[in-house]
Amino acid sequence: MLISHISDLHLGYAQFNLQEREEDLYEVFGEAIEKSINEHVKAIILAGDIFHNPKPTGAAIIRLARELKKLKEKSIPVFFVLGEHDISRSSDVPLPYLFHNLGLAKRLKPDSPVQIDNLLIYGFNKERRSNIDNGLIRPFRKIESILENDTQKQTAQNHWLKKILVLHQGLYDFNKFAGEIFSNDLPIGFDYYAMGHYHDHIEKRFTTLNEGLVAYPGSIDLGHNEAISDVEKGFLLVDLSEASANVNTHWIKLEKRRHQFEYQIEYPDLDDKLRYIVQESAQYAKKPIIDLKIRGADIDPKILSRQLLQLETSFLYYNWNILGEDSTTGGFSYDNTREFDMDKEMSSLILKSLHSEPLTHLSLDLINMFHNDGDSNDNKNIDKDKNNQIANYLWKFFENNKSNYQTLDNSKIDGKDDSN
Ligand SMILES: [Mn+2]
Repeated sequence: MLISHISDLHLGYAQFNLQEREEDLYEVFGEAIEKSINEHVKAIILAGDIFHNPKPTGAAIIRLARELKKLKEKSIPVFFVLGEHDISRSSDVPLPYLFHNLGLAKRLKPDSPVQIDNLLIYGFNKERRSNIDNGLIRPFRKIESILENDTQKQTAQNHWLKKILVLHQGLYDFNKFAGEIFSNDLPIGFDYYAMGHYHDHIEKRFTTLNEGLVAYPGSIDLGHNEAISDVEKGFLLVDLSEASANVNTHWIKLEKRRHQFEYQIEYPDLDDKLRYIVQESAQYAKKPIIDLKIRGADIDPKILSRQLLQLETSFLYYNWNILGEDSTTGGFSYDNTREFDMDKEMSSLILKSLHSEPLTHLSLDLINMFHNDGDSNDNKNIDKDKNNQIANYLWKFFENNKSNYQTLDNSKIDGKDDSN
């Protein structure tokens, strides 16, 4: 038995405010649905951030409805949870519930799982950091004990159910800054944790979850906060055959996406390289998007921007930056390896400017505390103990290093005097 697990559609989002990019998303979503139908999936899970905006445009609503109608005609049920992009800050009814009410899709709930064939599906809407304990952790423990009881009953009846939990949350295990819960917080007893929120494809089995598979399919296309790059995007076909103990997945690449890539040019080679990339661009059905890094000294941006104008007919959009000759020593190096470690990158940058390990740790703690998806209302919920710890630490640090600051101040003043 196969199901599709799709997340972070962000329907209605238009990268670079281009209508073509909004259209691209609808088309790519259509591809995911078409491929799911061709694979004869028994159900489709949408793991949140269905729309990019809590008040989506008519176009986004109609395009989603069109795909859901196709699925209805094929009798393929669709189950969904909400992501933060679907939820309005006002207490309005979330728009995706419209599709639940029309019978085109079903919203998942924590307390009443849905059953189809031998599959039991639980789901939670996105919980903000401020409500993780009440909204997730406590209900998780409750579900855990319910499942444990059920399993005992089922073994007696020799009846086996596969269980799926659908969530739209970030796990600290994969990203320290975007994380909201740990894998250890998840309730034990599920075969598959159908996740949304992270826009990269991630899968991991956790022994602590009895080899349950935690999987993010990633967003269906490059979205907001994602740099132009030639990453692949897709969705997951999840195999829940009764025969095998473990759940297996196949990640399906979405091929109708518009090609996006980065390209570096040495300024003296500009003409040759531009001719080359214009030629290359012709192989794609849709005009690609390019991010150019031009390296060289004494480049006049005005002249360069005129030289780049020839890209306009072959590319939907191009972005360019001039890298100075010394830029290899610059702080950032976003190479294409998937192993990019945000924590390490941040701490090395902070260390470089503060020259102090303890202060670097303190800064990371502070960043972690105040980082909550831009929701400043959550700040009041910061752990009081942590606040006190940090205040104490700051005070102690100041007491111990008072003299340093005083010398620093004096030397600054001295330096000023000298130079003048
Ligand atoms: Mn998202």
